Amino acid sequence: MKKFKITKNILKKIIYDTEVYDIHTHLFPWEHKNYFLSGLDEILNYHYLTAEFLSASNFPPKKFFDFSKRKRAEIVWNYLFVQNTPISEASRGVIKIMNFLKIKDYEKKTYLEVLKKFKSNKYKNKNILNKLKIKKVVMTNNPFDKKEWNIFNKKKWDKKFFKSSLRLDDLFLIKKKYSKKKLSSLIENFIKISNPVYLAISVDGKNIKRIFNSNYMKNIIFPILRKQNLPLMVLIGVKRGINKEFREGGDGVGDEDCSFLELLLKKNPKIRFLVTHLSDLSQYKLIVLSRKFPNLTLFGFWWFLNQKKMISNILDQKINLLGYNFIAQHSDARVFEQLIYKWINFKEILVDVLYEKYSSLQNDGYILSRTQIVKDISKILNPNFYLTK
Ligand code: FIX
Ligand code: ZN
Repeated sequence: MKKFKITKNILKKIIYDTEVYDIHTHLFPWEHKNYFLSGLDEILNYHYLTAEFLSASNFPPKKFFDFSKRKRAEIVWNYLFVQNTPISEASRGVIKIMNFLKIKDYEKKTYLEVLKKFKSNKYKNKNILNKLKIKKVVMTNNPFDKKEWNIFNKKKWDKKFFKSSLRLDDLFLIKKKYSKKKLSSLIENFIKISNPVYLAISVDGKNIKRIFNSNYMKNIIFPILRKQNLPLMVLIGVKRGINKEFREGGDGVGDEDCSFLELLLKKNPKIRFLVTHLSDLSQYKLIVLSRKFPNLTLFGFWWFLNQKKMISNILDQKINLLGYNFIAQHSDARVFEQLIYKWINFKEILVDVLYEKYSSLQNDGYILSRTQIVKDISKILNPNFYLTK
């Protein structure tokens, strides 16, 4: 039998053919028109782009947000894509979406002309998902937002594709106080209604202690997680609202604290923690922590960290210290088409990082097989193992 030899093209094919389970997005099913975001107006209103525009242009934020969504999209387009070269990560993302959807000759066109081209693209949502091989995405569902939660009482959707996760941030922000009995039954009921794949919370180095030492967390949420065998996703290191005028784009990077996480992992061996951290400085420490605690699974490259050099460097460290015991990426997509650039960008990096690793194995005489590589890639892109639902 001819010996299998890895090449970049073979690896690329395997990676692009592997099914993806996107474990953290802010997408909603298309059946829910007010929540499902798609199209160029939404893409250009993404807070990554509006924050970039507002900080670079010094345009008054209040005036900007008083405009209609269409007008804001037009302003962002003119500034970031016509008057300037769309060179930032988020701007190049838009260009990647255009390329994928085969939209051409839009440079220097007016926004309405570009919008017309965008709207006439031939791709249906399902085509896009098939091309990207995305098989499941996890939504971020806030059970404390009654209007949004109402989607569970309304139209049905493909629940095998749009999975739920329960976001608990508001529980620690709202003034309302619950008794143990009331909150336990409330959360158990939320779980019954939405069948989430995990519960989630975002924290920074400062409030992590207050939240995790709280009665709600220790005596209500942790016991439910144990009983129902559900993981807890913890998104660490965001400092909310450092420039509130930028609205959703006003959050920044918060404090470090991996020592408290270490304690949590030690004290709660029966709970799986799915963790991502916004700070670049914490990455190495977290990877080492994950080597020590089987209940810690690192995932993705969150927000500002989601850029090529950071990803390839940290991904390389993850593989060096953890093998394939982590979840490679999540998209954090808010607008449907963002799945395109978030996943293609990541796959391009993954090909380079893994090619180096597999070639080195092969050069050292290890006999690799295609099946083995397919299994490896599936483990990190389609992490069913950590999310059993
Ligand atoms: O808390 C989160 O899940 C964050 O991802 C968001 O709050 C943030 O706005 C975002 O979309 C980052 O990518
Ligand atoms: Zn998110």
